[in-house]
Amino acid sequence: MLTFYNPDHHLHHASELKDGKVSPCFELPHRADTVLARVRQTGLGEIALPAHYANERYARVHSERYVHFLETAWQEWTALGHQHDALPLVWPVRDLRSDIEPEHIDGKLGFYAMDAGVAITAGTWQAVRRSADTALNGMDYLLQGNGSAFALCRPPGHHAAAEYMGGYCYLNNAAIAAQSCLDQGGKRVAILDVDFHHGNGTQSIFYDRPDVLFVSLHGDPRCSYPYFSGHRDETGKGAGQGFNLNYPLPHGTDWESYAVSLSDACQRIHAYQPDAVVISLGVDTFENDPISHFRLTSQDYFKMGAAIASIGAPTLFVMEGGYMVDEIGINAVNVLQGFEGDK
Ligand code: OKP
Ligand code: ZN
Repeated sequence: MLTFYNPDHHLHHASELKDGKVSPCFELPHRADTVLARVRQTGLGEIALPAHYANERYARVHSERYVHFLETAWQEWTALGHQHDALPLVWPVRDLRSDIEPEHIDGKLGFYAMDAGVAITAGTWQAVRRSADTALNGMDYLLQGNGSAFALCRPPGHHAAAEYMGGYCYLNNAAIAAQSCLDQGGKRVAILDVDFHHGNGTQSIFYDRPDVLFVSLHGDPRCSYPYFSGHRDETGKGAGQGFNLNYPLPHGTDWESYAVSLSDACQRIHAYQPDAVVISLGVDTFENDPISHFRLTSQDYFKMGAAIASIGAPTLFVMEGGYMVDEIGINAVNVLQGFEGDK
């Protein structure tokens, strides 16, 4: 399997507000380095440097003003004399006004964010655009007639919606790739999100559309981040009714029960007959993940890959979360090898 990877992700190394303290993000550059090292070590396939795309491609799923904000936020922040990371600290919840974009950068940061896990740093924009480009290259490669590809994206994307960042995510790489398939003649794309956390951003982007089926297995939002999205009764709206499928699962879920939902999800995706499948590949479902609560073992990821292969469609794997840095390379590549029938 071909891997797309751009080392510019190193330009983003941020802090987050966590447990009442500003500390380094769990989402570190070292994560992608570990996965890349494992790709090399296992001989998974060639590694290609992704080509660059224009902002318009990201604006197919994000608003133009949000993309512009991401591009200019650091400059606006440093114009105030700051040199440290910018973090949002005020949000337009419930009855507060969210119809007027604030002019001050402090207001903009809250306006375009869902939490304080998304710092803007000097290198953030460059890293996030190259991450989106990585996913776009992967989809182009599928559209050339190839059966699979691995977009080793960092930062991740699935919490980012049309107009907000959150949960270490800025541009929604998987959504941008899915939309690119449709823009190039695809009729239907399915996105299967196996990250431990619900892909609220991806769900939000395609919620009222039937041309993208979004399916997610994740920790029940009653007790897991992002808390405000991912319940079973979120099934889509309008023309998108029935094209959004959530499988919230309890803390402690192991492969035995995970596999039941995964198998159901894969059958539903197969029945949809997608032109392409995008996998939001988070491996924070691992038993030792420091911020998640499932109990999958490294061996289980081979079976996950085999289940995904059973869908029988061209498949783009897009890297999302996974924070047990010693193991994420093994676990992510196990999925890819399981998909290829190697275990
Ligand atoms: C991003 B991705 C848990 C805090 C959660 C944010 C997690 C973002 C995960 N104690 N903080 O979906 O892996
Ligand atoms: Zn996650």
